Amino acid sequence: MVTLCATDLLVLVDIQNDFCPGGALAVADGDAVVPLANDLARRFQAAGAGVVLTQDWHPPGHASFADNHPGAQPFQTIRLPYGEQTLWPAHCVQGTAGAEFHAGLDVPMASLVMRKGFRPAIDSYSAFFENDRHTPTGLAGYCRERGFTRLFFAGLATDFCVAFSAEDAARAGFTSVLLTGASRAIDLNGSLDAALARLALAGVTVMERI
Ligand code: VGL
Ligand code: ZN
Repeated sequence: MVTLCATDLLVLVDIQNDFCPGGALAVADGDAVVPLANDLARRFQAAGAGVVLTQDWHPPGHASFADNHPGAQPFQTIRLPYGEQTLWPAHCVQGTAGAEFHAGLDVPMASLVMRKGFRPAIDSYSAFFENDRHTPTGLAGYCRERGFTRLFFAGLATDFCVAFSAEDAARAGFTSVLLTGASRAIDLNGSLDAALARLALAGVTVMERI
């Protein structure tokens, strides 16, 4: 049993309409995380711990959208100046309904919404660094200034934004825990197993629930 305290932070990743059934990049069973995220957030609040949200937030011409690469198909991998990039169907476009949080997400105590992926030429899976692995979002600084030392991650999708965030948190020196029970995966070409292997190497603790 994990005892939560004021230096713990829950990071709820991308629980947005486009990643839920019916959305542009729907994750199977994605909406199942909503009540679990709500419960976690209430427990963190009750313990005096922190809660923040991330929001995938792309301009319409975003480099990760297959539509913006003539002849390319969604889920194909291409080479961009910063490295390999999977192409996705257009999703989480700034200001659209698909980019909104799931209507059932009930986390008024969240102190920060960290938007990511807003630069047209670069994707950002991680809540800490863009996909060039160098450009920071500012979340590590927020955590340090607020005194959060142990970060728990849940949301969508396990093998992309949740895993990259948890991995970068560990690399940035935080204790990092990924909660699989409150996350769901895309699982594209073995991406879930690959993510779990990277998490183990990075020293992230993977737990079903706390
Ligand atoms: C995500 C693919 C593209 C995620 C975001 O939230 O896991 N995956 N954009
Ligand atoms: Zn995205």
